[in-house]
Amino acid sequence: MKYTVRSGRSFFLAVTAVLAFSCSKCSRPVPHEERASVPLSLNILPSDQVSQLAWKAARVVPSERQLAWQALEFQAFVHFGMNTFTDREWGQGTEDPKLFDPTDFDAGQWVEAVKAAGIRGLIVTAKHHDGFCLWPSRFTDHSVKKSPWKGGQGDVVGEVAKACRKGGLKFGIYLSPWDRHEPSYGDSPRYNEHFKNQLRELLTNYGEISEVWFDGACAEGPNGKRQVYDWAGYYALIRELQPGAAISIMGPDARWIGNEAGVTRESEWSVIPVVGFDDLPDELNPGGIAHLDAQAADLGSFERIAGVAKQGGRLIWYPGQVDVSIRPGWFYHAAEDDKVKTLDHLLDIYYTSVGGNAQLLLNIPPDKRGRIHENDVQRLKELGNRLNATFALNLASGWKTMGETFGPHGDPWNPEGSRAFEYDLGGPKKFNVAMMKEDIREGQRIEAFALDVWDGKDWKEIAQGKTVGWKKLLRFPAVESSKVRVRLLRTRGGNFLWTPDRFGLFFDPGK
Ligand code: FUL
Repeated sequence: MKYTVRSGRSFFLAVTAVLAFSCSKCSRPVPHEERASVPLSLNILPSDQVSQLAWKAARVVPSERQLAWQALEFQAFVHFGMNTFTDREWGQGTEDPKLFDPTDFDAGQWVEAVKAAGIRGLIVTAKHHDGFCLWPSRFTDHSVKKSPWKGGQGDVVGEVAKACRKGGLKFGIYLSPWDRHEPSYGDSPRYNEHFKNQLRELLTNYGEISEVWFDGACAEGPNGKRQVYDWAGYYALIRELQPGAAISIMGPDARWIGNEAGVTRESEWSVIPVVGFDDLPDELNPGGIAHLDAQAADLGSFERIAGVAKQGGRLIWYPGQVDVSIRPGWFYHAAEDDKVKTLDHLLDIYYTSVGGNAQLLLNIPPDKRGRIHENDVQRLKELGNRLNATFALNLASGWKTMGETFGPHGDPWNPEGSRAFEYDLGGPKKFNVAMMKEDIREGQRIEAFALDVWDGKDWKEIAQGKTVGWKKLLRFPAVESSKVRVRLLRTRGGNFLWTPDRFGLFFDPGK
């Protein structure tokens, strides 16, 4: 499948960016009162010393909106629409609305199925590229109201929003800017008006919207004209009507991880250096982030920060989201009923995404009945059961003492030197999963760490990890020990508080 580059970022943070920011006390912890005023982005300049860059990198923090978004950890993506009935992935926009006719639509069944996996939010494709609207929009006839479903009185978006609220899930919408049906598409100001009208309907009629997901795929409209999107106008409308909603992918709050296979980088940074200070969205750079390639192997290393600083730019908080489908396609195809990803594959994806400082957005496409197929339901249950069995008990939570030791000093990126924390588990415990967390309200600081167990005589290293961020999960062969040690090998910007609850040990019974 073809995609245009997706590099999302609005000009909002550019507007809020502070000018040259420096501090002479570069290695102290940020006190609470001061933290509140730390801006969301910091400028980095050619004149910055290494220690200043490290200090800045450690102090960029998420917005409240991004924090709430990150805490969701695991969401469902639901691709449902005209393509479900035509057995396609991308519709043409010329499909007859009469084709949309689910025989047993049940949004409550979707919610129960995804909750079984431990999912906390759901994003539905209100409109995919073919332009067919799952809600009875006043601004087009290409919608459920012209379908035979419920005699044209149905509203998929409304029913899903209600079911999510009832089931305690956050509710978000996918709205494709690319519209292959709408005649005004390509006639830029007219289509922008149309698109904002549709957005307004979705943002005002369905209660709280937690996320708006803008796709990067696009091409010319039915008239052969290329649309210039009014990203700034779309963002402003969302902020006005749903200030809590995260705007993802072609938006400022969450970035595309760079693939649709569920893979994250070994070092997945949420603090990202971007070139320039005054980006505005344009056709080549719709998200407003100059030179940000969402697919680049390195988005946030020191080398990259130092490189961007030489050109002049800023550091922003821009966390990654992993979108991946439980089946090969995004939409339901009966021919893929036996191609639902295996439990092991889904666990691998979970550990690398939720356990790799990213949010997991797992697509589960309902079938022509309007229900999630039995095979997917079963797999979601298996996934939830396994995760519950593993994470129900934190074997490190009953730690008795925690000692802190320091390693060598002197690295300007790492002024405090390495630190190690020892936990007494109060008796032998068997585990094969470790969890590390950072309090990201204080930024993302850990670059590398290692985990050791005490074998009765000596410390033995059993695992190493790179970045931590919101959450890092490490898997390793089961080991039994009564004492463990976490070594922070490299951290940014000096000392910060480590609390024992940022560490966990678990036993995955399936391994
Ligand atoms: C892509 C789209 O073209 C696919 O159909 C799907 O919606 C995926 C999540 O994003 O860009």
